[in-house]
Amino acid sequence: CDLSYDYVKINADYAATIVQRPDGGLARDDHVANYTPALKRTLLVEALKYIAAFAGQIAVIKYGGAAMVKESLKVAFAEDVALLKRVGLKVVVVHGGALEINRTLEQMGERSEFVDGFRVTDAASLPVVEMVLTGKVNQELVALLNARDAGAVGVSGKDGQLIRGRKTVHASGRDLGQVGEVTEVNKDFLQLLLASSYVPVISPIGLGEDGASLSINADEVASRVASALGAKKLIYLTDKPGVLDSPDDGALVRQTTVADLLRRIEAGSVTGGMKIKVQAILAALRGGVERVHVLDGRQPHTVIAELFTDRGVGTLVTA
Ligand code: X2W
Repeated sequence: CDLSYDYVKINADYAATIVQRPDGGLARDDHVANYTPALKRTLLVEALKYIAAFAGQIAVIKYGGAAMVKESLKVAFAEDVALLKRVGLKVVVVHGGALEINRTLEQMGERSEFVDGFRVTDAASLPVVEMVLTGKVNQELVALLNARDAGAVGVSGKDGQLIRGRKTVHASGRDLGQVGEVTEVNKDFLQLLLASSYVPVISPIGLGEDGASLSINADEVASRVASALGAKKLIYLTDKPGVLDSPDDGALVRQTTVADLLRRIEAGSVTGGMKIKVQAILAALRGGVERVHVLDGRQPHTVIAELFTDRGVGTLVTA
């Protein structure tokens, strides 16, 4: 907002200042230049408090959706990760890439089919999935991070036997192909990297019992990695503002618990890909992760806005 357009500042108590529009309605003023000195002080005190508390803690971030498609959002994400590392957090990134895989398969004249959020991955599409995830998405992200000196190391679940898995049997009996679930995470390998100040960037391809590759849903990989490491935080970047109180356009739920999420699943208000995510969140909290954050990856810098402010910007889930 620009005050020269007759906007009247009426409230300056938090990150976005409320202003009155010429038509009498209220709007948020996101212009840093218009922040009052009091607001700047408040934000800095909040941020520095969290920075001091987070040093040495492990945070696992699941990176996916719009945040990994739009160029400016990719850059903002890389800046956030580099910043988190600089203030002493030990960061692990697990990335998805479903949209990019869909696009590549389409260019090859292949269609994508999903069952309950899992891609049906036959012998012909598995090499494409692996190429896009480990060869392209992973290495692009590593390059973006290392352009900011983040010390990123790209690995798939096959490297160092990081993610072992077994073939998923779908409840319907349908064969989903080379789709897997995590059986074991090699946490020693990750701790080795973290202890040397590297940022592991994980492609969600697992190592099957027979040595074959398995495509594993990235939300599940992030959850299992966070539990294995005893991470304090697990952060999901999504294409929604956070957890919503009804499936599509409901209001943002700012804070919630395991019991509440279980109620939502039972009520049938959590379906498809969201169900995988919610189950991954529940598994992480049961596995000892203290806080799970569900954030809007369509906005830049939501990771630092969530972690370094009292009120946050997305949904916080606790046990
Ligand atoms: C996923 C792996 C990538 C992923 C797939 O092939 O799309 C399965 O569905 P997002 O962007 O996080 O959805 N694998 C089995 O999870 O990507």
